Amino acid sequence: MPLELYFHPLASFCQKALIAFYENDIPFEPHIVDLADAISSAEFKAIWPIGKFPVLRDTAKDRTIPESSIIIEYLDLHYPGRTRLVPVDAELAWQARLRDRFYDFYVHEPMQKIVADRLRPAGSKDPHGVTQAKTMIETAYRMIEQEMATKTWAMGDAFSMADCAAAPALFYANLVMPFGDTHKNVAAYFALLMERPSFARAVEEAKPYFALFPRG
Ligand SMILES: N[C@@H](CCC(=O)N[C@@H](CS)C(=O)NCC(=O)O)C(=O)O
Repeated sequence: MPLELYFHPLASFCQKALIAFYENDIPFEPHIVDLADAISSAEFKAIWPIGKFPVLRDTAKDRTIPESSIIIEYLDLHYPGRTRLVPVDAELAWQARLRDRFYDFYVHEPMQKIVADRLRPAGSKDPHGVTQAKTMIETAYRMIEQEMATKTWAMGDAFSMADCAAAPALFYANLVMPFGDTHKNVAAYFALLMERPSFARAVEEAKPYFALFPRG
């Protein structure tokens, strides 16, 4: 099996990459990284010193591919399947990338900020940063609410890398800033993402680790 994925099932950016594998039934050898374990962490950082996952190793091409969006692009290019995650049309491709960036920067990363702050020891919290993150997510929810009034998936009719980005970002954002009662289009889109078999599988595989999530 040439593809090896370094990841953790609970980690939201890892779920984003897993969706791409599961969409197209791409086989891979799983390497679950436990950053709290010195050996596991050191082994992983020998591959990618930055220490953030997911990271893909393609042993057939001797390539190391970090970053969830780049992993999706790489799989789409080298291991394509029935779901084309980056549209072939260049005009649609940049729009899919824009939406992927939107979910990463304005939902996913601020959500991470809020969750990470819960794990900080007392005295080291960053309330100002958390307020900024919440404001960003509120703004993003308002924009998604408008955008999804007329769409099924983030790009319209076709599932794409933008939906891979949206699914785990909205899953965890909904836990820290629930949108169900306030943003009906976001909630409807999220319900559809939850039914998508690729994401449903990623969520199912994360369940054994849910107790590790800091509920606040
Ligand atoms: N931009 C990166 C972000 C990856 C990222 O933040 N991963 C988190 C898990 S969801 C991580 O590695 N956290 C461990 C740490 O920061 O020490 C991507 O898209 O892959």
